[in-house]
Amino acid sequence: MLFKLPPAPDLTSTGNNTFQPDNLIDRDLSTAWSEGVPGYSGEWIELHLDQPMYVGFVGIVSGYTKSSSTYSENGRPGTVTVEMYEEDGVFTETVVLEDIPWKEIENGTLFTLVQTLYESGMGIETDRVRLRFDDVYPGDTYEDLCVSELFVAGWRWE
Ligand SMILES: [Ca+2]
Ligand SMILES: [Ca+2]
Repeated sequence: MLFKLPPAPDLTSTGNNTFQPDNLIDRDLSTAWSEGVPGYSGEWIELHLDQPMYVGFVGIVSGYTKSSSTYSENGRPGTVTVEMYEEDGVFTETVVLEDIPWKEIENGTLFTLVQTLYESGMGIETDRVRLRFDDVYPGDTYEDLCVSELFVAGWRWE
């Protein structure tokens, strides 16, 4: 992979390895990243790329898609702002995601369940991509925002 996820301060302080950021890139719908902090406010994920590249696609599989209960009990992203740090500024795009019904999740795959946050044939040259969760579909039981998968695709000019 061309990117890594730095440990988020919020996560390391919980000491809970079950919801580590690596769960976002294991291509496994039964594992998720969870922010693990009471309430919903100011959640984010940030990717640091090894080298700057032209990022042309950013997408996520929302929620903890392991089972119908993990999906409904935990929060799902609602409004997400993508921030890509460029040499001379920050590109931002805000997307309102659909709260996909469990029936569709159950019958879906990694690729059908990805919701697009950013897509462009031009790409944005960046080495830092941050997702800011501005709004959340709340969970029935927990105040934990969950994301099961994150996809970032891009290219480099050699
Ligand atoms: Ca996963
Ligand atoms: Ca929370």
